[in-house]
Amino acid sequence: MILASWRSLVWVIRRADIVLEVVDARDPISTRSRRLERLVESMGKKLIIVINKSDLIPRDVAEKWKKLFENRGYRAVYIAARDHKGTRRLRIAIRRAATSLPAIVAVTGFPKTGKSSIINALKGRHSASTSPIPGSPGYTTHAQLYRIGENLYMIDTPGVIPVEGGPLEAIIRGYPPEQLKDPVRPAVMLLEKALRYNPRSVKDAYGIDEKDPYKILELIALRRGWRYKSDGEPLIEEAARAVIRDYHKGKLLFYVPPEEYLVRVSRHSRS
Ligand SMILES: Nc1nc2c(ncn2[C@@H]2O[C@H](COP(=O)(O)OP(=O)(O)OP(=O)(O)O)[C@@H](O)[C@H]2O)c(=O)[nH]1
Ligand SMILES: [Mg+2]
Repeated sequence: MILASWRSLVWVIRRADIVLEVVDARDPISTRSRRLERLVESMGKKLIIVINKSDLIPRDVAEKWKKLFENRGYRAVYIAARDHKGTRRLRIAIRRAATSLPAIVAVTGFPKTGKSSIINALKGRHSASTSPIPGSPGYTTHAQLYRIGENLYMIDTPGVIPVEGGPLEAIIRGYPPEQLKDPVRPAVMLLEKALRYNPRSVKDAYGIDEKDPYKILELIALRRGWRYKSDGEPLIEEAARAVIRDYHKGKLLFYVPPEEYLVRVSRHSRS
């Protein structure tokens, strides 16, 4: 099992003073968890939303997401943990939220949002293990405590169960691509999403100028020589797994703009 149970998450949050909810800058809304936020609030802990992987989106977009969360009463910072960018801002936000010292900070969020990478960035060296693909060696399996500075400790946690965020994020973050019985459906959804938000994403990643997700998977399979032994048809399942991996690795590039969320919210009149 590659995900944390809610029970173990409650255990971790109880021990923390501050909780970081790490979201993916490419789609902060689908990778946030209201349930987690409500839990943190109900336990009287301080919440900071950390918009990570901001190197994959334009800076002004990262600023807009930060403002959007702040306008709704949340503390928010954006960082690029892998490049150790924004760590100073995060440290300041943590110190500000800390009412007493020493402070314990729990790092929570969906799988593969970069929780362990944040700990490494704050520690300044690689201590917590990380990995690009769900379930591949390096994913976090249990809560662990790290010292990240004077009077400051962080607890790394495995990704929480993605009950929200829609079917796509739940599937691609919840399981290693090899374990997906049907990788084609989520890969098709992913390609549709990529093309919607960045029409050039597929061409940039694969050099394929095509809009039909099934055709794209066929072409990727054919180019890489992935065919069924029986009849030589393209092995689109393998191409689908590759596409999902490329999203995790940031090769298939797109992001959801904050404006889209604002429109959706005003349509449903809730925030
Ligand atoms: N582009 C980019 N990639 C990042 C960033 N932070 C982390 N990553 C990458 O995202 C992948 C997942 O990072 P981890 O730190 O292992 O994520 P995690 O949330 O701890 O993952 P689990 O423990 O499996 O839930 C790794 O390949 C990281 O290198 C970032 O700021 N930018
Ligand atoms: Mg981890």
